[in-house]
Amino acid sequence: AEMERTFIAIKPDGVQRGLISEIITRFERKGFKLVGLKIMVPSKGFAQQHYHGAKERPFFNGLCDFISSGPVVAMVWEGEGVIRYGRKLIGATDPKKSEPGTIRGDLAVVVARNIIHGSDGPETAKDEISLWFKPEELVSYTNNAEKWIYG
Ligand code: DAT
Ligand code: MG
Repeated sequence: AEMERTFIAIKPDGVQRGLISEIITRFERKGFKLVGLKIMVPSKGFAQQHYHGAKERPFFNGLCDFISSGPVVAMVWEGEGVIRYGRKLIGATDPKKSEPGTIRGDLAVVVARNIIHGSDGPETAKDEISLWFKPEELVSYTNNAEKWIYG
């Protein structure tokens, strides 16, 4: 696999519940690298853009209201296979079905308050990163642990 980047966001419920560090820790200890980070309250229009793929779903309006209801921690994580494996760390969309050991499995109960977002593929990762971050907000750097993570 080659280096890739994914967009991860801690939703307002995760922020209010004090789960920012818990979530960052899970990605960090795996060996993925944080290359972008900010906290912001998205506008409703911004939330609609982010979730444009779900605009026909019955929960779209409530979802966009919720995402724009408070601070969101927006992140870009980098690593081999991070898009797909990030989704594994996060767990199934509905926390009732997420496995224990996953972020949603361990930390959430209902689908409308599932605390975290992660890009679902290379195309959405690219689109979401460019929606949430300016290129100059992303930092390319070598972490000294990389030679121990990747060999
Ligand atoms: P995911 O966030 O796992 O990629 P998704 O893209 O299908 O899931 O849906 C986006 C978000 O919408 C999801 O994280 C929570 C919310 N959602 C999904 N299904 C829902 C439902 N049946 N009722 C309420 N909210 C739902
Ligand atoms: Mg999705």
